Parts: sequence; C-alpha cells; structure tokens
Amino acid sequence: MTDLLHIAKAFAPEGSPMDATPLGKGLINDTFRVTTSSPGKQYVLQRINHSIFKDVDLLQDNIVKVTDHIRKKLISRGESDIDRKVLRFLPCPDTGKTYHFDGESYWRMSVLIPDAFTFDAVTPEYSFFAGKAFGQFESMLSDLDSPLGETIPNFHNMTLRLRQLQEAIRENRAGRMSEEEVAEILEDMSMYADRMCLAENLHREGKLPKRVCHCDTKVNNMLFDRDGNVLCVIDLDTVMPSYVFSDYGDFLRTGACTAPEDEPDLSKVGFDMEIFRSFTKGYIEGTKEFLLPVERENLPYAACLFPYMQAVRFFTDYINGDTYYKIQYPEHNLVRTRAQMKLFHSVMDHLGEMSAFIETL
Ligand code: GN1
Ligand code: MG
Repeated sequence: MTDLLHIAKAFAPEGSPMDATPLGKGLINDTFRVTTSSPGKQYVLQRINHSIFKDVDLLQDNIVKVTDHIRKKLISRGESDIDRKVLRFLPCPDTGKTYHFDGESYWRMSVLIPDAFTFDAVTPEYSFFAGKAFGQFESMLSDLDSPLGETIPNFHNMTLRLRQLQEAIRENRAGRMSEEEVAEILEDMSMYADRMCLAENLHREGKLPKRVCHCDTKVNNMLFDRDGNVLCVIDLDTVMPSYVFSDYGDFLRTGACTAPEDEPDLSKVGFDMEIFRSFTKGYIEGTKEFLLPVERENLPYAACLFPYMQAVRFFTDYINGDTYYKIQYPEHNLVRTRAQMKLFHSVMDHLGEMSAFIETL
C-alpha cells in the first residue's frame, strides 16, 4: 500500500494520500480508490494493463482529447456540475502527461466523482436513460476534430477475432483442444461465423461508416447519481473509431441479459426484451442527429453480434490458457463462454421481434 500511496503522490493530488483500497470489477486494469487528508477529496488510481494497451501515450492522449472535447461541449451548453459529468485526469507535474511510469508499470489517476454509483443491472426505466446517454456520448464526439488512434487495433473486428480463435486452436497452448465440450462449442460457433462478419462486409462495401465509439459499454461503465440520473460514461480506454454496433450491442449484452456474464446456471441466462425496447428507444433518441438507415436497420444484428464476439473472445482466452482476462477459477473463461453463447441464442430467437419494434420508432 505504501507503494500505491507513493505513486498517487506523483500526480500531486490535493491533500496527502492516506489510504488505497481496490475498486470496481474490471477484467483488465487494477483500480484503487485513494483517500487523502483533504476532506472529501478522493481519487481513482489505476495500473494500466500494459500488455494489452501497448501504447500508453496514445491511450492517454485519446482520453485527454475525448474528455476535453466533452467538457467543452458541456460548458457551451451551459450545463451545471460539469465535474460530475466528465472525468478529469491529473497530469504529472514533472512530465505534463496524464500517466506515470514507475519503472515497471504505467499508472493514471482521475478525480473520484462523489456520490456516484455503478450498477451491474438496470431497470427498463434506467436503461432508457442509459441508451440516451451512450447515444449522446457518440453524438458529442461526432465532431471531434483530431483523429483518435486505435488503442487496441481491430478491437471489435469480428473477422479478426475469429482468426485469433483459429490461431489459438492451431497452437493449442494449454492442451485444451482434446476436451469434448471444446469441440461442441466450436461447432456451434462456426455455424454463425459468416453471418456475424456482416459489419466488416458492409464497411468494405463502403456502406457502413466508422465513428468514434466507447467500445466497452458494459452496464457498469456508467455512473449514476443517488436519484438514478446518468452522470457520465467511464472506462474510456477503448474509445476509438468503430461501428455504432459496438456501443449499442455491448450494452445489451450485459444490460439486457437476465444474469451476469459468467453465470454458471444457463437456465438463468436470457434476453430481456423490455430492457431491449427501452434502451433502443433511448439510443435512437440520443443518436437521431447522425444515425444512418443502415446502422438503424442492423441494430438487431448488433444485439446478436456482441454476445457472439464476447463468447469467441472468452473462448479464445480459454484455449490459450487464460492469458488475457482475469479469472477467479480455472474454468472461468469456459463458463463465461457458455453463458455468452446461451445469451447469443436467446437474442437470435428475438431477431424478428427486434426489427419489428425498431420499425415502430
Ligand atoms: C473487458 O475493462 P473491462 O474489464 O470492463 C474488455 C471488454 C470486454 C469485457 C468483458 C480492453 O472490459 O472488451 O467486453 O472485459 N476490455 C478489453 O467483461 O479487452
Ligand atoms: Mg470496466
């Protein structure tokens, strides 16, 4: 802990760092809440997973561009309480950069937004606001003048994710390819592989644009105030050019799933159409200024794509011997894969119903 406090000091926060405790449930970075001697002043300190985010300078540069842009937008709109509606990262006094390298790890620190909460599940009422908020996030960034880099190249590229799965199978590094269930899951996945690459095909044909998206719109990446109002979107590591399907689909994957993403009891895993409807309403309202017909028509596909892509990613990691996602037990990535595939099938069962609903909006 003294180490953490020492690192926190490098960002010259207000007050002296007194305590650091683990925060959140992220699968990639390590996150801590830092309390200081200054009453009410708390910070979020994060060790950036450098084996995943290889270019920390580009990563933090993106985040600064995005948060500065949103801050300016909020100011010009005359919004109040702006420090609760956009994150603020502290620059290190010695480098002016919003990250610190301690010789081994990269760190960053932001001001903790007081009285703000994350949730692992939302009600239909709040998912409307979540949809609107993610839509407005994209909308606010639609006129960002300096381009963002891809913090993880091809992050939501389904074609590439399938290629990585094939590579993992070929290398069989953890010796898991002989498991009977692995073969069954693979067979199920391969039946949908072509259909799930629709976005890349549309993009190649020049029909589908890339826009600045959040790309990790898990339900718990949004802060709410005590009354349930959306404050802001957090976890900005993956903000980069992508298809709008990313943000729309990845929210539903967690927000409209009737169980956690790693639920072992598959009978509990399903797709909640009421949440789908209110989130979609909110999202379409938040994006009305730019959403193209091709994007709107394919939202049901996006709802299917994200559980599928996540299943492929968890499964690839399982076959590789769990080198990417944090796990809590040896079969964790396999359990996650099963839950995502169950969700995928459940969303697929609602394809027609989803399209019909979108037509009514
Ligand atoms: C990771 O940052 P975190 O832990 O919320 C992952 C997402 C996955 C998610 C699955 C950089 O998100 O893409 O959807 O786990 N982030 C990265 O829970 O790979
Ligand atoms: Mg997160």
